Amino acid sequence: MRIKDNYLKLNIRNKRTIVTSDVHGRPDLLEQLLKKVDFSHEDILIINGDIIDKGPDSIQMITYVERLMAQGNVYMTLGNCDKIFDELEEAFLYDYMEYRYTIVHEMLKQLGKTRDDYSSQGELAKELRTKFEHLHNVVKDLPLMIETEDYIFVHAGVDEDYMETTERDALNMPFFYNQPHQLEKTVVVGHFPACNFVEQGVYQHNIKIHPNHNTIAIDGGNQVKTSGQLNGLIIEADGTLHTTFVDDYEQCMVIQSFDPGLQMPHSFTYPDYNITAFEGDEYFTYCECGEHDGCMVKTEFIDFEAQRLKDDYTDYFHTVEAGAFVSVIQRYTGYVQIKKNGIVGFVPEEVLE
Ligand SMILES: [Mn+2]
Repeated sequence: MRIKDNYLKLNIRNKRTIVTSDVHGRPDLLEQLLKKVDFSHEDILIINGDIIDKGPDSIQMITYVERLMAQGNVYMTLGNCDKIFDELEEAFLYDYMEYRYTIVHEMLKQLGKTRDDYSSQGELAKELRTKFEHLHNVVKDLPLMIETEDYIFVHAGVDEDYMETTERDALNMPFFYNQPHQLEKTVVVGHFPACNFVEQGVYQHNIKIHPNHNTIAIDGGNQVKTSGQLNGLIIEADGTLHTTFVDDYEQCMVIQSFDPGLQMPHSFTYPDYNITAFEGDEYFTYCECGEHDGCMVKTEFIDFEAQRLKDDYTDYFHTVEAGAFVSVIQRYTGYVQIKKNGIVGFVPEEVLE
């Protein structure tokens, strides 16, 4: 299967279009996003793949998207995770289920069964496909690409001859945002969290519009990254672009202004976690790592035995003003990791309420 075998052409000029992706089993966040942008029947919504798995509510997610698509102004492209109904016999399935929450867990729960109740993976596949056929039907024939007057919407990426892109590449290419292309239309991709494309050491989840390539990366790392968010790209009727996002982290008031001064931040993203950790204290530990200069790492992020980071990490500190509200990602000894305008960083604990 190639893009040319299953794609959709759509006219969106003179309409406002909202684009999101990687909702991953969080219908509540999609609903919150649509409320935030005041989505109406006058608008178009494009969901650029991956509504299933990782988050807690894939079954409700599919039902919600089915209802939205029935309105006539909502469209969706296929994502790699939306293919799980076709992968129920694959050897990797049970391993995948060990480290990711999947719709298979949800379906088994609804049936009151476990994997051990099936004599073979083939038997499990057959029953799930029969009993949940209505869910499979919503995602099984989704287009690999939506093309409009000015845009190509695809879950992960396209080849130069975009119609010839294989389904596998369209759904799985990880670094498309970094690859120059000659296409005249702007390519909008999800799949690979935008935070992985670190610029000037800053770790942030907002939509990235490439300054040179005609590419926009919209995956906010929702349900995948510890500080992730659900992003929304808004293409106004006149073509102007805006970005927005929603998440559900605890909001906390700043009670004391804080300014860390000049910084040269470092950020590490998966799988770039190898470090050499030196002596530290309960707060920070000096670390060195291949391509980075030495930097201070919050001690709780370090697996000393493996000499690896436990998660994505940034040593950036936020400037905050008393009276403002910030999202709390996680509280650590003496410092709190927060998110402000989609950017992740620390503040000392005493500056927050
Ligand atoms: Mn994906």
